[in-house]
Amino acid sequence: MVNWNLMKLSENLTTTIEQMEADSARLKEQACAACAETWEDRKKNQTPQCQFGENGICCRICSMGPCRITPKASRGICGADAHAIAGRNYLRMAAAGTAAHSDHGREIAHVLHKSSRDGNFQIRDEQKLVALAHEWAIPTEGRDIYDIAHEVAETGLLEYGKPFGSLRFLKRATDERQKVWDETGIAPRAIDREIATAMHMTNMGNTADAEALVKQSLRVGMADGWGGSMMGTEFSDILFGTPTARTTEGNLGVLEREMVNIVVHGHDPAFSEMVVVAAELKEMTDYAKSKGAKGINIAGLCCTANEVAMRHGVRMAGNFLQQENAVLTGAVEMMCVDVQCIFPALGPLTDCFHTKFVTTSPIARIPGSIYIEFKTETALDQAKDIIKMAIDNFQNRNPDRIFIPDNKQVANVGYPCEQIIKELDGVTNSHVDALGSYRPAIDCIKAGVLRGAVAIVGCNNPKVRPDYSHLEIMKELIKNDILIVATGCAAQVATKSGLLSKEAKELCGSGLKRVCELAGIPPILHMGACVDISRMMLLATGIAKDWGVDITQIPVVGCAPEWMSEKAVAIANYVVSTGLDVYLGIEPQVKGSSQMMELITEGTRKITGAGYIINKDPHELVKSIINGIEAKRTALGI
Ligand code: SF4
Ligand code: MSK
Repeated sequence: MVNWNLMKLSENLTTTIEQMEADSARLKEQACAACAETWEDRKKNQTPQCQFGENGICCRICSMGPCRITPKASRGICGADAHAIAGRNYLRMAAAGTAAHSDHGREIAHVLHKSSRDGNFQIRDEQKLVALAHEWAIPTEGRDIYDIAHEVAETGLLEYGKPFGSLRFLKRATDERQKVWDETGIAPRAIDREIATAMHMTNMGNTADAEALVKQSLRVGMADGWGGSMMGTEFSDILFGTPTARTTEGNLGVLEREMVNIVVHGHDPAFSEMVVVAAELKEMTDYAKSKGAKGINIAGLCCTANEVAMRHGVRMAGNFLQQENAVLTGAVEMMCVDVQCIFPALGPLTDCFHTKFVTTSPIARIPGSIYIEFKTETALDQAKDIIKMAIDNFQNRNPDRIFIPDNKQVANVGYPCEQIIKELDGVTNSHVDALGSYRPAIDCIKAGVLRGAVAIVGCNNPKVRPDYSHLEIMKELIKNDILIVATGCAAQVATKSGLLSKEAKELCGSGLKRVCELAGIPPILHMGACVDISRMMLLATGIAKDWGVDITQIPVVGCAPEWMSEKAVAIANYVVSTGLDVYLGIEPQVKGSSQMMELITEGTRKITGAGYIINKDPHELVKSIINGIEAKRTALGI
């Protein structure tokens, strides 16, 4: 749909971390000139950070507290020890993460429920809808597609609060996993029930046993990955289309000096989809031209960027810690946000520039913004009004305050499971399966052409040098013939650096390079937004099924080098529950409890067969990933 004149990557194979930092430093000068504050300033003001919080041993669950565990005080006033306090804090993080992802999924289910042939939202992937209806035993024969859609949406919504049974999507897992979840008692019931149970367990005077708290963390995480997130992904595909491979660009260089720049930011694709559609209407571009602009340039940030990039090829301005930088260019007419990962700092920051800051969800109300509540029934008209507001703002730019960094890279995006199967089937023709399978990839792994695969996910985080850990780990893995699948802000680091381009095969070991050439893929496959980590669970499940082994045996692991969000805690829990090890570059805030540290790294192995491996040094972390993959290969005898 979007047809940009994409730059040639071969001139500049990767944008280095130093180049990215030089752009940020130049943009920091823009901030100083505007007397604006950025996260770097606030980080200085917050340093040193509270060690009680860092170690997870501060409790303010009741008003007898706050209580802190110190060498002199080994228990809070009620008698809770470090293990109980750290465990409760950890479970609350997992529950909050599940609530966020799952509420996102619920919103999309409501949009699906309101979809209609002549309304704002239509069905774009009928095949996926019908397949899901069959999976859920919903009749399809002779029915109008919208009747089916509404019943599927309603059935999905009931997954949030049904009184009996476990989640429907669990049936997609391998038999072995379903057995593990049933036998260990971590199969999630209704999504909201698991969140409520977590809050109840951690309420004053309830669970003080760290092991029980970790077990519920696994269960509530499962309600996310195999519940709310999976719902968000499935329903988004049905409504907006299952993504397909396409080419786009990423980094701040995608902002256009002579166009009206609108940045869409957050996670929920429903409104951003409508903004993208409205921006392409002739009446909108004509209006922009009448105001002296050459056109309208929509760019994405964070996971909203991933959503619209993989369905429309909309270019990506950057990831989490780049949200302020986008405003600092002085070239953004509007920052339009939905939910999650939005800095409240955008309010005061946009005050220092001409940028209009528009919030659209009652879930994310932020001082300093213009609030326009998105409604499914009026979405297109609202999107047009918002775009007009941005166009009217074009004339308010201060030409002396504009700096758009040149750096941008080509990115190949849009690799959900369906697309991966399609691409990999091209690798080994003798194994092409009529219905498609992961067997060609499995053959490559068995033959050692590929050593394994790593799912790299998560945010960037000022606790470490932002983006650096991601890049070091990604480059080392592909050099060692390990294929990467990526989502969220991790996928955007790869985008900014050029690692999502097909030319990045030049940085790979000979095996992965050959696979990239044969299949015509980049070495890092962009699978979408944070909710799309549910796609990764289905990918790993599909590989285990086609291989005929337990999911814990396959040389596939997860990695979140720079995570920061509570959603990441929920994700890590469902990845471990699915049977995949998770390598973390940021320590979970439980270090004040030796028991919790043991439980999350080793204890969960007794329940799910997987656990965390934690190391703040990216070079050490990547070594342990490679060793972990090689150990799994050895155990399989390959
Ligand atoms: Fe203190 Fe116990 Fe209350 Fe927590 S629940 S604040 S440890 S008294
Ligand atoms: S946007 S959760 S900063 S990945 Fe999904 Fe990025 Fe992390 Fe938000």
